[in-house]
Amino acid sequence: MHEHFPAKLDTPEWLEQRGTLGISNRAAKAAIRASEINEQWQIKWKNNTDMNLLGELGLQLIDSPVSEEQAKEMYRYFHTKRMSDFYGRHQSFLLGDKPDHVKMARTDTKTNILCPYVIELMTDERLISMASEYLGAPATLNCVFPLWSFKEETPNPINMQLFHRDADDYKFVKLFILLTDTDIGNGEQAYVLGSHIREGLPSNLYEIKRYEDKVIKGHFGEQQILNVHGKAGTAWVADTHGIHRGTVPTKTNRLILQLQYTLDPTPIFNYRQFRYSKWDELSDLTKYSTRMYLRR
Ligand SMILES: O=C(O)CCC(=O)C(=O)O
Repeated sequence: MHEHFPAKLDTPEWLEQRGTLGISNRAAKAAIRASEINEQWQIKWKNNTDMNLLGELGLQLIDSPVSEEQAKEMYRYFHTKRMSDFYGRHQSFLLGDKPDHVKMARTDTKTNILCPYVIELMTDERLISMASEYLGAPATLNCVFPLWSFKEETPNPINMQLFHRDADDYKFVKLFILLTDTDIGNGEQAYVLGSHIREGLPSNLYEIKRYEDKVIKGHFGEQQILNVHGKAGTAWVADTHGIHRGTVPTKTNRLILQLQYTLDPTPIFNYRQFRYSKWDELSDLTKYSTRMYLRR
């Protein structure tokens, strides 16, 4: 079984977040929660990165915290590890024995944390500060995992490979780092620019569900859809409440690392903390941010 499973029971907040709250209600709830967190914790972040594009467009490329060579080293680590189906019964397997029906997979939290550079990414104050700046409060790291998308000559997208909005909190942001080279038709991520703040769309376009391609393309037009791809090591941050999708790679399996930052831990996730020998050396901000995963 992988990270966060079995899931815990729903809470009213979780159900509200998964409902059709609307952009301004979400923003208002996020602002209230951010101010409560600031009041309670009094933790400052370093406000030295310009995150304006993230705010305006919903996605911003960033100076990568890992080099291409480091990203490839991470890939080499993960590709020997036991992984499990992202969906269904979370069946586990090694890459060479991947069952035909499995389209996306992930590894467990311990495996993820032990990957070279992952602890450094989790405890990177620049990244935590960027997320905190966007959220308006010290950010909680609430997901860290690599996502495998397996190649298919004839793509038959499912789930996250279809346009959708995420809703793991009132406000959240994801850091993505490619661990394989990707290109158009080979695992690009598509993002509808501005859709994280755009109001006035038909109400069904705020629902937390999968949307048909033709519905999204009909509403937004190709020029509003950004396709993100690049060499291993390419990194960006995205407000994935905005409409987005991964795509099915057609030439090579694609591996992308994601770290998600939220205002609060996600109520239904079952977190597990691991001892970190350098815990005492971490700043208050980093201890706070990583508290669902790391401990003294
Ligand atoms: O695979 C991707 O690029 C996108 C993943 C995704 O849709 C998500 O994390 O919500």
